[in-house]
Order: sequence, then C-alpha cells, then structure tokens
Amino acid sequence: MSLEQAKQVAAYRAVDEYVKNNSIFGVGSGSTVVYAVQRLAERVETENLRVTCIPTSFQAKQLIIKHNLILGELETNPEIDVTIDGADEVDFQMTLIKGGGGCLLQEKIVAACSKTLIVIADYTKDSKKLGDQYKKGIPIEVIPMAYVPIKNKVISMFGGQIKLRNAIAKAGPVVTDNGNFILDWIFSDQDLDWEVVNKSIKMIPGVVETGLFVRMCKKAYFGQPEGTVVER
Ligand code: ABF
Repeated sequence: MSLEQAKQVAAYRAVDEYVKNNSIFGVGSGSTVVYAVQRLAERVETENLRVTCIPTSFQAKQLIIKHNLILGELETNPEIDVTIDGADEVDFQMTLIKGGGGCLLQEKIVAACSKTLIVIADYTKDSKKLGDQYKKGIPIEVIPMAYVPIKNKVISMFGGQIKLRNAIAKAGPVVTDNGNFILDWIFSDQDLDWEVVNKSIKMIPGVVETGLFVRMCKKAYFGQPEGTVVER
C-alpha cells in the first residue's frame, strides 16, 4: 500500500466513526484531510447528512466548497462537535506537532472550539517522542517585525536552532493565511515538558501561536502500510 492509501484508510475510519448527522464539523488542513472531506461528501450524499463544516485554512475552505458541503464559520458556530485534522507528529502522550503546512493558528483556534479533536495520519507520524520522526521542528507563527528577537529568545530559553521558513529558496519568507511569518524551531532536547515550553513561548511578545498541541487531541488514527488502521 502507498502512503496515500495509508492516509485514506485513516481518514475514512475517522469520518465514519465520528461524524454524525446535524453536527458541526471542523475541517483540518493538509493532504490527509483531503480524504476525510472526500469521505464526508460521500456520506452526505448517500446518507443525506446535514453537516456544517468549519474550515481551518484557505485550503480547507476550498475543499468544503469543491465538495458542495455546508460552509460555516466560528462567528455563527462557535462550538464544534468534532474536528478531524492531520499532524506532523504524534507522541505517546498525544502531544502533536502541527503546522508543517503553515496553518497552525487557525487549526489551533478551531481545535480549541471543538468538543473532540481527532488526528488522522499515516504511520510515519506515529512517534514515541517528539522529534523521533519529524525532523523539521516545531513551527511558531510570529508577527513579522518580531521574528529575530523571538528567535533569539527561544534559543536562549530552550536551545536548539531556528530557521525562518522560506517559500522557495531566495523568494522570501512564507506568509501565513493570517499575514504572519513562521519560525521552525529544531529543538535539541527531546525530554522537555511540552506544556511548559508551549506556555513559555506563547508569553514572548510577537508570538501568535505554536504548533505544539498539548492535551488537545482525544484520539489518533494511523493508516498502516498493509491497509489496517492503528488507533491511539
Ligand atoms: C496540517 O497538515 C498540519 O498541521 C500538518 O502540518 C499537516 C499534516 O499533513 P499531511 O496530512 O499532509 O501529512 O494538519
């Protein structure tokens, strides 16, 4: 089975188990979520479900529109029943690294408004400790004018290295859906207390959000190479 098929089985399983009729559904971002929206569209068609979808990014909004699903917003639907989203890495404590695709801020806002956050991923995202699998570090969304002092502060607090995320070599920094920059923090200590790290980084003026999701995720579905799904 390909990696894409592993993503698909995880996504289908999560949508089948968690999305109910007359519910508000948070739509995550990334390549695995594409399969979740595809499955939701099939179920809406065959089971005549009414599901209002709240996007976590421009990409998610486009997916909802493309599949003719009901597009909602937090202003009118501030309480979400379940959100299904991808992740870059999930550790044994269910701490997530998210934001490899640059959508961490809206993903975290939507997750925080959700009664339940479910992660869907292929087996490469399943990890004992953060950093075992994902080597690109923890994304930190920042106000552009503050990226250098934030970078220095994070390194002085927790060590490691930080890179400003660039769109394409020499084309300039990635700009998020919210007009901010992203720093990728390659941490060197895998035994940090991620809750403390998350809170400490968020206290730095100019930090908008981190890609660390601590105690937010209820369950993860990992699609396996042989086509099964492992749940955590
Ligand atoms: C989003 O998509 C991000 O938080 C994460 O970076 C990424 C997961 O990617 P994929 O599903 O493409 O592997 O959920």
